[in-house]
Amino acid sequence: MTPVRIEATNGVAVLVIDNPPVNALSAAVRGAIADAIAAVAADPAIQAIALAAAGKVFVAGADISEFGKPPLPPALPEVVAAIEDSAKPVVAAINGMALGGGLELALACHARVVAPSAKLGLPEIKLGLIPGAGGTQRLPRLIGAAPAFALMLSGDPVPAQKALALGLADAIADGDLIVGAADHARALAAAGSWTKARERADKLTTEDRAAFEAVAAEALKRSARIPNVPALVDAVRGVFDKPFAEALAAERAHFKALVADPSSKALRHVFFAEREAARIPGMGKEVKARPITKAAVIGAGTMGGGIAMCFAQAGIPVTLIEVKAEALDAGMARIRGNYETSVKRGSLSQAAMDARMAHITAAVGLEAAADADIVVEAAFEDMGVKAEIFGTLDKVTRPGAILATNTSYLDVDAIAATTSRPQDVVGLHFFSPANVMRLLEVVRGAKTAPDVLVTSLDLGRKLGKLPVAVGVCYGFVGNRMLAKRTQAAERLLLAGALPHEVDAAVTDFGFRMGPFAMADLAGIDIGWRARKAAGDKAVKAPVADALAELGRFGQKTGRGFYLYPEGARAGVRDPETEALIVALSEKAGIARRSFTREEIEARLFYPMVNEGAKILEEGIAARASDIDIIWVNGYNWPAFTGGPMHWAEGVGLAKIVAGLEEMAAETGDVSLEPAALLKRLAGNAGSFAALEAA
Ligand code: T1G
Repeated sequence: MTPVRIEATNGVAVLVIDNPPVNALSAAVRGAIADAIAAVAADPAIQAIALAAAGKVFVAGADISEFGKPPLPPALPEVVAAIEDSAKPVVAAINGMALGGGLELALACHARVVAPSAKLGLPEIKLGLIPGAGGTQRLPRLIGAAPAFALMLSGDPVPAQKALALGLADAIADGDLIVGAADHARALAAAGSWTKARERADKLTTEDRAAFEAVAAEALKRSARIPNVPALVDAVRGVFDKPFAEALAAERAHFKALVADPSSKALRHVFFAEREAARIPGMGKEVKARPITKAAVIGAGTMGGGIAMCFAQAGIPVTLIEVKAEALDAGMARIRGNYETSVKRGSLSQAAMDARMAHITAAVGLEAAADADIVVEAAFEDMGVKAEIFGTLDKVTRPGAILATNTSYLDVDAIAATTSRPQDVVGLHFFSPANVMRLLEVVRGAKTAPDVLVTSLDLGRKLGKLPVAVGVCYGFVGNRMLAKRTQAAERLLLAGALPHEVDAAVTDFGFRMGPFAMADLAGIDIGWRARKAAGDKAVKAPVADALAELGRFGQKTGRGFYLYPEGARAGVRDPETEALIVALSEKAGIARRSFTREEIEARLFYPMVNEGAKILEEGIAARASDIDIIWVNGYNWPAFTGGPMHWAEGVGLAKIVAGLEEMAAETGDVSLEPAALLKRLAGNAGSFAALEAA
């Protein structure tokens, strides 16, 4: 069946793109649009054309899965040109999301009629690209170079009203969209004239140019690292300095170069990986989610309050439960304060805040969870506390209610065993702040029922999270790999590096913050207490322990790895910390030496990749790309490097195996010996991606 059908209505041909689920512009769709344009051009009964789409999305853009493969004709720019140069007027009927190439298709049309719920955008920047089918040339001509550049730089779509105000949309359909677009097309035909976007120049004023150059200069300052921002600046600047055809060719050249760039390949990997994570191997479609209409959260601390906000934001009534009234009051005050800050900032309306607060009921005593469909425990990270809570929840909640724990490290199976219904127990590991961080590790216990897992993943999406299913082990996936980086960072200090050198290497790599600045922010005492609790099972951290024993917990005490003069947020080097580190090296008999940034990267990240390989061997994660999106979305691993496992493939698994063997020999730490999987893949030039495909 052709992905483009032609429906004629009194002199107007309506071309309907129908390529589920999002009408991506695959080669078949591109060819069918070109054929349909040619067919109606030759039909004397047709005076005008409307370009429409089936489903909820107009067109999601080029088919990203085709990138990096041999291009198939016709190229999108050819299809765009065929529309723009049509002898009969073409009007776009935009019913939903018109993104990327989908909007470029509409920009080639001679007018755009949009549904009130439509959204229009050029998100290519988020894939490490720039528009490659005329967007950088036609959009500025329609709305001005400065607003067009801002829209392409953000990559965020604009709603119908904004599109109309900008001049991107010509009309908002107040009735049937197709009829509106067909009438508009018929009117253009009757008038006998229409303007192509490429012929417009009225918005390209000297003021617009000055505004564009200012926004561009600012953008270049902020994004020196990845190549697509400079490419976007150069392409849009062509609107002022080059003839249309030349500027279009320059845009296409930038686009093709970016498609081949590792940072775009990494961002496209993340795009598909985030969607792949929703698939649970072996889970059939017949497994349905349990209905979740009412939730309860145990614990009104930072995490519990944030989790309650997640439910409120999703419109799910939630009861926030504490055992003491004063703790409950403090938790509710914290939630109210968070929302008031957002209202003051203008990112939340007062009405929205009131609606969210109305969804949160405060209560003392676990009995208040009796009618909840799901209970999320976010109490103190202590097995005894959790066992007591789950034992009580087992009695007070209704049969079939899901009992979830937000534990970061503790054994979900052991928690499940404290109830009579281990099949209803699951881990929901939110990341702090829970109402902000997208990642949600859904921890599947040995006895967790399939529908409880499906319900948890479905609920995660409803809460606006990126849920990833993981297995039970110490630290699950993210924190288990983080422990290896923490250990490696400490080793680097004793071997000769200083905190600011390690942090600089990590921020240069693309993280927002290095491990030591992060430790100072979170509080060195947290890890120190956890290590004391874990005894000799704990990962050694002599520098952090020494600082904690001096009461230097980081920002909250004004000094930790760094010094925070007058409570400053950004730390400065602390000579006493550096002297302490040197003394610890001497005490350990280590001859200090300097490290290059590449060496620091290898020593920090190779052990993480190795732990990731072990996580795959143990079945704790279903695929390497799940590990990538856990780190990108839970720990700010820079998405333009694709995540630890994707990055490792770029480094070369054989090189990583060799590096790990050296580190294991140097430290005597057998956990740094390369994992069998890593050695096997490196041995036959394999890859994690190929592993999944197998
Ligand atoms: N190409 C290929 N597959 C796509 C796709 C695309 N553009 N967009 C979505 N899919 C798949 C997705 O992988 C998933 O597959 C299914 O469709 C549903 O997607 C030349 C070069 C449109 C807002 O960046 O933002 O045009 O998992 O789960 O939540 O200048 O999809 O079911 O197998 O996300 O309803 C620019 C990307 C491309 C838009 C819908 N366009 N897509 O969200 O569904 S580059 C984009 C989205 C370009 C031109 C340039 C969203 C959506 P599966 P979904 P959704």
